[in-house]
Amino acid sequence: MPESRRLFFALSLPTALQKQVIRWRADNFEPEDGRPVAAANLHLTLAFLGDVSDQKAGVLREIATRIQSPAFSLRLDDLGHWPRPGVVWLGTRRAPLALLQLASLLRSHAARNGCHQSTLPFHPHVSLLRGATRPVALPAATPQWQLDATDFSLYESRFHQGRTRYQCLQSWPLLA
Ligand code: 2AM
Repeated sequence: MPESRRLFFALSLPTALQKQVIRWRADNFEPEDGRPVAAANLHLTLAFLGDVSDQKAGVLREIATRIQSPAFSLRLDDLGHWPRPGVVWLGTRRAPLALLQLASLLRSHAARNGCHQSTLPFHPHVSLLRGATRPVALPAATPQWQLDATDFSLYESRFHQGRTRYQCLQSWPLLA
């Protein structure tokens, strides 16, 4: 049987920003609000691919290599809670066009290569807490971090010994 891996394209957060986010999260949420996403796992998904064969992953990597999209900055200045999937997230009030175009391009290539894409509109976000199915008191003050996206990456999601770990397989630069 061919190998398959659970993959997604995403923007990573620089280590310094990861640290700021988890410090702020620890100060602003209660343990019962949900399970904190590990600092190294913080990311903004551009396109979720699901379980993908190595052959198909190779095709999508080649496509990613040919993408010529501009770099962009976005403000992480929005916060929300989706009780159904149980996610507390950090987002942006004004998504840059370059972010929307990059996600749309990756999602359409994914769909054309047989990766089912959600019919829900793309809502760029960084998941902060999981298992947050009960009401959560969100902090009144929303942080104002800036994320400078200079590249995008392909990640593999692995579940091992009760933990989810995202491993970066490859990154591609965005045009300066
Ligand atoms: P989430 O953070 O909102 O849960 C790895 O699982 C990444 O892919 C996560 O960022 C997750 O989004 C996203 N993801 C998982 N399943 C998905 C799906 N069926 N459709 C879209 N995105 C998904």
